[in-house]
Amino acid sequence: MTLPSVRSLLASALLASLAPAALAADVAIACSAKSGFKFPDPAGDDKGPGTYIYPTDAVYKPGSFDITEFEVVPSGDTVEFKVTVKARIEDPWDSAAWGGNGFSVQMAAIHIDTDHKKGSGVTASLPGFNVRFAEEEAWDKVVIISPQGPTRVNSEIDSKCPQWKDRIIVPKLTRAQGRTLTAVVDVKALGGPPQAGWGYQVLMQSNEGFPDKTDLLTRKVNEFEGQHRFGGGSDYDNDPHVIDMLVPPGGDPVAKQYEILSKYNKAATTSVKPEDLAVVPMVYPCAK
Ligand SMILES: [Ca+2]
Ligand SMILES: [Ca+2]
Ligand SMILES: [Ca+2]
Repeated sequence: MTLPSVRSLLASALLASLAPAALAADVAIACSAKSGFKFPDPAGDDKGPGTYIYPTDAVYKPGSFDITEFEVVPSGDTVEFKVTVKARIEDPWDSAAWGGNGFSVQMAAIHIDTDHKKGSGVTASLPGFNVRFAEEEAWDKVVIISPQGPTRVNSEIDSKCPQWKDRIIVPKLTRAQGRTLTAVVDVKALGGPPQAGWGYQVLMQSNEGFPDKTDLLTRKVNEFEGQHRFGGGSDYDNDPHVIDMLVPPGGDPVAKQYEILSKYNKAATTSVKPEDLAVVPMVYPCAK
């Protein structure tokens, strides 16, 4: 049955009994039998909390950090994670010259909650993202999509967040084609094939080859944009260094993202504590 016909059936049969929020949530996220799915994100919300501006250098083409779809495709012993953006993905910094993966400016971290259990997993974000997760939505695994080769990514993990080494997955293969970044990950690295109850959050960043000592290859967001700095945030590490992300279905996804990423302590400057940071939600596309 096609989506419009499902919608019209729903509308005619159930309109009177459904709350508006339930109808809005009906964006039909089709889950495969193996808990693969496609999850949409609106175009034009690549502004973090609504205020962020791209760096001024011409390599940061409009739409480069604007997630339009996140897809999980289980296939035998591997799982493909696909993040599609609004712009054609290019390689302006010639990644072949530094052992990279065929693209340059994007970086994405796919956080996965495999047990949806309070007190299990990590509530902090990876270094440089400046957000956190709720106790009951803490992440258990994270897949890093970076143009940097595995040697560089692993050495960054070893020096900046070795405590999460077992939870961080550097894909066996990372590639870009058209507007889509794809990471191929062994099922074994995930601790098993994707389950219907798993939650996901894709945080979009930009690959920084010369990161700050506290940042895992992420690019900073400052008050004012610069040649290689995002603007519209703060010069400190209290603002979310997240350009785009997913939000749970229901309501206006753009307004919801801006609200979520605006909730950080603007007064916290030099000594930022975990509780000062914005809390980002997981989405559970296949949960019953
Ligand atoms: Ca988007
Ligand atoms: Ca900042
Ligand atoms: Ca978004």
